[in-house]
Amino acid sequence: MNKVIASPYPYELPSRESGTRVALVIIDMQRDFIEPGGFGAALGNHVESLQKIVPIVGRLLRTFRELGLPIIHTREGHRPDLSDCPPAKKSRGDSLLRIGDRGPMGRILVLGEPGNDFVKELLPQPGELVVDKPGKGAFYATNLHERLQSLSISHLIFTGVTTEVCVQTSMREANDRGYECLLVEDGTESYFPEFKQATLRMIQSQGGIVGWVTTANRLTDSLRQAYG
Ligand code: TIU
Repeated sequence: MNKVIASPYPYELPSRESGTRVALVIIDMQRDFIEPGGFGAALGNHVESLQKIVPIVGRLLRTFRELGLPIIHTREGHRPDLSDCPPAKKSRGDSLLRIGDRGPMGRILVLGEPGNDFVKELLPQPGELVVDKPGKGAFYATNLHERLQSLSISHLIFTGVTTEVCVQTSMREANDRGYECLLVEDGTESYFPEFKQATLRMIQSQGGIVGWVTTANRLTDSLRQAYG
């Protein structure tokens, strides 16, 4: 059986014979959100709370690599001229350091700057998809859907930060495009524990209105049984 113990009911992985595939989606595990001096900290958040998921996402990444399954890394950021950053996004909030300003890790939330890169433990390897995105959702203003379609990917496993912002937005976008979505609860984190819990609940409510929720260990066990 290719089922993952999940909530609100077991999540079925695609069989080898189905011709479709499951992929790991790692949302925005970037220094800008996880280390001091980046965008997350500029918004007034305690970024340390996100660091605990790095080893868990790392273990999932290794499992997907070992099993030869596809991996997608997303990265929120803007072009150096900020032409893809709406003024409403740049001006939002009362931070002293705004998008495009120079901080201790380079320009805040700008592509190519040291702070915009992935944390060192989760760097992509050749062959893995890297999607730079200007919005919170991974499908907005990107070619992610087309790339997933071309790889016959039907099932998406979501991890990353932050649960109720970029992860949930991306999962909802994916759900509307017909993907079977599963969120790994110990592989995602928020600056606000209560928002994470609310997100886990709302995703799986109404019979899985957006998708399913499981743990990293349950997922890994099922992946090894299905594809090992
Ligand atoms: N601020 C916040 O919680 N998140 C973001 O701005 N981006 C992502 O979630 N990646």
